Amino acid sequence: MSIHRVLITGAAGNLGRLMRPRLARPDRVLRLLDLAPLEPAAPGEQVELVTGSLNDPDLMAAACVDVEAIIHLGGISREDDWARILEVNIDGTRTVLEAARIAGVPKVVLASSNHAVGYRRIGEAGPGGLPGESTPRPDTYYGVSKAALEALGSLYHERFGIDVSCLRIGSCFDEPADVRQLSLWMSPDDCARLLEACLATEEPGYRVLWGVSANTRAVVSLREAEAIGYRSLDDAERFADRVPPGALPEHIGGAFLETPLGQANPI
Ligand code: NAI
Ligand code: 15L
Repeated sequence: MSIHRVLITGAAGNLGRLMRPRLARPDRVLRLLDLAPLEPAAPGEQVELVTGSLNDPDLMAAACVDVEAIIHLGGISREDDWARILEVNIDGTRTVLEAARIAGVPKVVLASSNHAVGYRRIGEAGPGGLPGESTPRPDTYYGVSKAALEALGSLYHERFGIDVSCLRIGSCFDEPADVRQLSLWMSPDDCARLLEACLATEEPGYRVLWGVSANTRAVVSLREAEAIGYRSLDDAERFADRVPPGALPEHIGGAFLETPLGQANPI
């Protein structure tokens, strides 16, 4: 299925900026939404820019007009004050899903996080790695908000038939920064491949998928992502000699487990 117009929330953020050129297609318009300023359209680039908050139902209603899929990246991407997490990540995700329902948008991809299961022990599921569907064990209020995002996605699929994919993203940056990320890294190119696989699913469903590359030191399973056609072409191992020496943490969430609850952290 070719998707003509895709709304991306949080498009001015790290992932949004990485995905913008990678999701561009001649037959596709990217509608980019963020509170923060967005780069103006480059010559020939098919983008529409929306500045405002995903917490604003009227803005979201207008942003969903003529949209065939939403990629919801917007929100707080690390530990923070509970009231902010609640407002932006939990209430905000409900606002996005409500806007999708009212506008009849059939497909939504939600950016979840490894921190929804941050307290899961590395290796607890055996050699196949931790499955995508493992029940949440959040490591922070942030992780709780991602578990809530997944639950909201499930509700909106079951009630309204929206196709919802929740991506438990490991660490998506240009390069892995430490030993933990040698296991949990997802290359930006692989992230785009995974998003394309989510956009291409034909049967409406609900799924929780790991968003990682096919890393030599994998600790989570790609089974669910591969079931919808994702094929990773990257492996963090090629950066292994560039990351500082260190040990793999005991838990998936790594340093987030030491973050004081409710305190903004710089990780
Ligand atoms: P980021 O913090 O760089 O970007 C988030 C964007 O959301 C920012 O541009 C911000 O202005 C925007 N935003 C915040 N509140 C908003 C609001 N009320 N209305 C509209 N826009 C708002 O985060 P990043 O790295 O781009 O992550 C994107 C998503 O993926 C986040 O939901 C994050 O939790 C999730 N994620 C990212 C990972 C990564 O490795 N980059 C790993 C796991 C999850
Ligand atoms: C996340 O959920 C964050 O959004 C990202 O900034 C990284 O900290 C990532 O997890 C990680 O665990 O490396």
